[in-house]
Amino acid sequence: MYKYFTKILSMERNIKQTEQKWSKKWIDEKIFEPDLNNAKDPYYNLMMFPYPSAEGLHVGNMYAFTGSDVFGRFMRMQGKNVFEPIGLDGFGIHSENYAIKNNTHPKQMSKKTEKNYYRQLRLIGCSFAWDHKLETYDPDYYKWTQWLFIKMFENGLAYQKKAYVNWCPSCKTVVSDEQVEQGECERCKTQVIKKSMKQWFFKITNYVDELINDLDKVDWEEKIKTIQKNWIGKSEGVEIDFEMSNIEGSIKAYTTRPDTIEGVTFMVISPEHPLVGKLLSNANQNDSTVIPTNAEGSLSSITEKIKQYIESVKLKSEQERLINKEKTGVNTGLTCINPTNNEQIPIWIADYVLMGYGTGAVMGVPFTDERDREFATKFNIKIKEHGEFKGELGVKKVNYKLRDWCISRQRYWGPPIPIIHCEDCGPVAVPEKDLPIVLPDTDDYLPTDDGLSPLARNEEFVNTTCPKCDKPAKRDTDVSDTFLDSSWYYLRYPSTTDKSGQASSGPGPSINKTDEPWDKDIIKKWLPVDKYIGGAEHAVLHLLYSRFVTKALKDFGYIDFDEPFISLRAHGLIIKDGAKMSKSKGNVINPDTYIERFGADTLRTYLMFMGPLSQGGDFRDNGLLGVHRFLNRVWEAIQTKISTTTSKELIPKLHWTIKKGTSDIPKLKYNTAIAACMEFLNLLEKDESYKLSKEDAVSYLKLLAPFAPFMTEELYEQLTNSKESIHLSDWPKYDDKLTISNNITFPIQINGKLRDTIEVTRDSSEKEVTTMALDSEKIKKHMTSEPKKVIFIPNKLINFVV
Ligand code: ANZ
Ligand code: ZN
Repeated sequence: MYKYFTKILSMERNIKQTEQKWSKKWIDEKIFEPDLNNAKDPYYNLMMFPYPSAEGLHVGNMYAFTGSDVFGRFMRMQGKNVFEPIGLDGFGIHSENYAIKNNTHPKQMSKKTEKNYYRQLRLIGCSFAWDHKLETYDPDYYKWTQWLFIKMFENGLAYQKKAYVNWCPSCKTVVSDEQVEQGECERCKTQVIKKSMKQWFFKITNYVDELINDLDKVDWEEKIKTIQKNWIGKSEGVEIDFEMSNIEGSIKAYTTRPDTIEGVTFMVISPEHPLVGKLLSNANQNDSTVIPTNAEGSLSSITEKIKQYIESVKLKSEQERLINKEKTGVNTGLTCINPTNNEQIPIWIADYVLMGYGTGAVMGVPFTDERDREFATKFNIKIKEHGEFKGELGVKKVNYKLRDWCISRQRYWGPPIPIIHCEDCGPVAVPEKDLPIVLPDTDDYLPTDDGLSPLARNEEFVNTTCPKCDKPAKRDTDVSDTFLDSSWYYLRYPSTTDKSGQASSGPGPSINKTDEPWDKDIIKKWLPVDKYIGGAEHAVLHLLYSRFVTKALKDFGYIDFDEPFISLRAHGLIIKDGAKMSKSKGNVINPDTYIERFGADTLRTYLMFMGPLSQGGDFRDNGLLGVHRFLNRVWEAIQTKISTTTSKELIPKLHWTIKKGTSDIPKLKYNTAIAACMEFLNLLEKDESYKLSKEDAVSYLKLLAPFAPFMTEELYEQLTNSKESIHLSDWPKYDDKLTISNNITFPIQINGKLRDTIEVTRDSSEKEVTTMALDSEKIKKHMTSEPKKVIFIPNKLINFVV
C-alpha cells in the first residue's frame, strides 16, 4: 500500500536527508529562539502542556503540536517575535501508574519517556524554542511549585479540612471534583466513592465572581466559556427558615424558587446534615425531646433505619446521588412549619440533597420540581398545586456549584507538600531557603488502600524539626495534584535556560537564570500567553486552575495580569478509519513510521489538511498518500517550471491563493489554505507552457512553509541562494484586484444528488473535472464503484451515475 515511486527529478528529493539537515541547522542557528530580552514584537504561542507516557506520542498528539506550530510559524512570518516553548508534564498518577504497570520505578521510567518524547518531537519539525524546555519533575521546577503552595498557604488560600472527598479505589488516592466525570475517576474510569478524610484544599471559591466575570475579557471559544461557567454554577436564590414543630430550632432551606413555597409538602435534608447527627445522638441518650410523632415505628426502629440509610449512602458518589432516578430516603418522624401557611410538613432524609450545596436542605415542591415529584410519588407524600407566592421571603443568597480544589494526593510521584506539622505550632510552611523538598529516592513507593501516602512509611523523610519552635515535627507526606504543576508552567518557560548552554546538545534539565520562579522583566514582556491551543477536555480542569492561580499570584503581587491566556482555541480529535484510536482496538497510529517513510512534511500537511483544526479528522492512509503526491508534485514543479516571468494565466489564481492562506490560517482553517495551494498547483501543471517567476515561486512556497517546513526551506535555498531561512522571511502579499479569477465553483453530483463542490478554472475539460472530483474525500465515500455514466455540462455541473 505504501509503495510509491518518485520520478527522477532534476534535483532528486531526498526527504530524510533534507529533514535531518534542516532540523539540525535550525537548532544550531537558534532560528526559533527569539531574543527574549529585546524582542520588539513579542508573541507567545503556546500549546497545552503534554503529558506523554513512555509509549510515546501518537498521531493525535502530533496533530495538536502541528496545529499550534503552523499558527506560530504564520505569526513569525507576519513579523512577530514568536516564542513557542515546549516541555514535559511528567509528574502525576498518569505517569506513575504507567511505571507501576511496567514494573519500573517512576523516576527510571521518566528518563525513558523524556528521551523518547524529545526525540519524537524533534522529528515533527515544530519551531520550538528548545533552550527553554522544562520538566515538572525537575527539582529546579518543582521547587517553585512548592513555593507556589507556600504562597497560597501564607495568603490563606491553602487550608486543611476533614471532608467527604472523592476517593478513587483504583488510583488509591483522593481526586478533586474536577477530576470526577460522571461519577468516575477522570483518569482510570473507576467509580469514585466518598471518604471522609483530612485533605489540603485551595480556596478557588474566593475567586468565583472573577472567574465568571473575567471570561468576558478573553477571546476564548464560547463552548469552553460556557462549560466553565456551568461548572462554577452561579445560582441566585433565598434561604428560608422553617421552624421545627416538636423541638427547638429551625431548618434553613436554599431555594431558587421562593415563589413556589405554597406548594411545599415536605422538607428533605441531606444524610450529612447536622440535624441528622443531633437526632441520632439524642436518640442514643434516649433524649425524649426528640420523639418522632407521626412516623411509623418506635423511636429505636426509626433511628436504626436512619443509621442503615446513612451507611448505604456512604458508598455512593455524588454523581450517582444526583442522577439516580430511583429515589431513596427515610422519614425522620419530625416535622417543621411552612412559614407562609403554618402547615406542618414532614422532614425526610434523602441522598438527592447534597450537604456541599446551599444549606443541605431542600423544601420539597412536588407539584413543580421533578425530583421532588419522583420522591413524593415513591413515598406517598402529598402533591399540592400552588399559586405564585408574591411576598418577600427569606434572605437573598448566592450559591456556587464550584467547591474548593482538593490538592493533596496520597501518591508518590509528585512534589511533596512543603508543610511541616508541629504539635505546638500546627502546620508550618517549609522556609523558602529549604526548598525544594526533594522527593526521596525510594523503592517503597506503591500506593495503598488505607489512604496513607507512601512517603508516610519513610521515617527518614517524615521526621524533622519545626521551623518555628525547633521541636521534633513531621513532614506532610502527601504530594500535590499534577494539575498544580501545570497551573503555572507558562509563567516559567520564558525564564528558563538550558543548563549546558548548548541547546543543540539535546535535552537536558533547565534552570532558572535568577533565583526566582521567573524573571520579572521577561514576564512583563511576554505574558500573558497570546495564543493557547489545546484540548477542550481541559475546560474545567487545567483551564480553570490556571486562571485561579494567575489571579491569586496577581493578588499576591507577583505578576500584574489576571488572565493567563488571552486567546484560546480547542483542536479536534483524530480518529482512525472511523474509530477512536485506542490501544485495546490496536489502532493507535505511531507517527514515527509515517515520518520514516514519507517525511514529517507529508504527515504535517496531511494532518492539517484533514479539516479545520477545531474538527479533528479521520486518519486514512489514502489521504496521506494523496498529500504526499501533492508535495512531490510541488517539488517537481519547482524543478521544471521556473522562468523569468509568470504566465499571465496564473496571476489571478496566485493572488487568490495567497489571499486564501492569509485569511484562513489565522482562523485555523488550515485545510482550505492547503486546498488553495493544491488548486494553484493543478493550474500550474495544466499547461506545459505555464511558468512561474522565481519571486512568485517563492511566494507560493511561503504559503506552504508553515505546513511543510523542511521541503519549502530546501526549495527556498535552491531558488534564492539565500542564507536566510524561509521561516524568518515575510509572508507574501497579494493584490485584491488581481484575485478576480476565472474560477467557478463546480457542483459534483452522484445520482443527481449534490455531494460536494470544487473550485475549478473556467472551461475545464470533463477529464480535468472528473479527476478533481474523484479526488474529493466526500465523493470517494459515496463512490463504491466506477461510475456507469458521467454527465458533464461545461462550466455548470458534473453528475456521476453509479
Ligand atoms: C424549591 C424548588 C421548586 C426548587 C422548584 C427548584 C424548583 P440550582 O439552580 O442548581 O442552584 N436544592 C437546593 N439545595 C440543594 C442541595 N443541597 N442538593 C440538591 N438540591 C438542592 O438549584 C437550586 C434548587 O435546587 C433549589 O430550589 C432546591 O430546590 C434545590 F420548582 O427549591 B428548589
Ligand atoms: Zn512547632
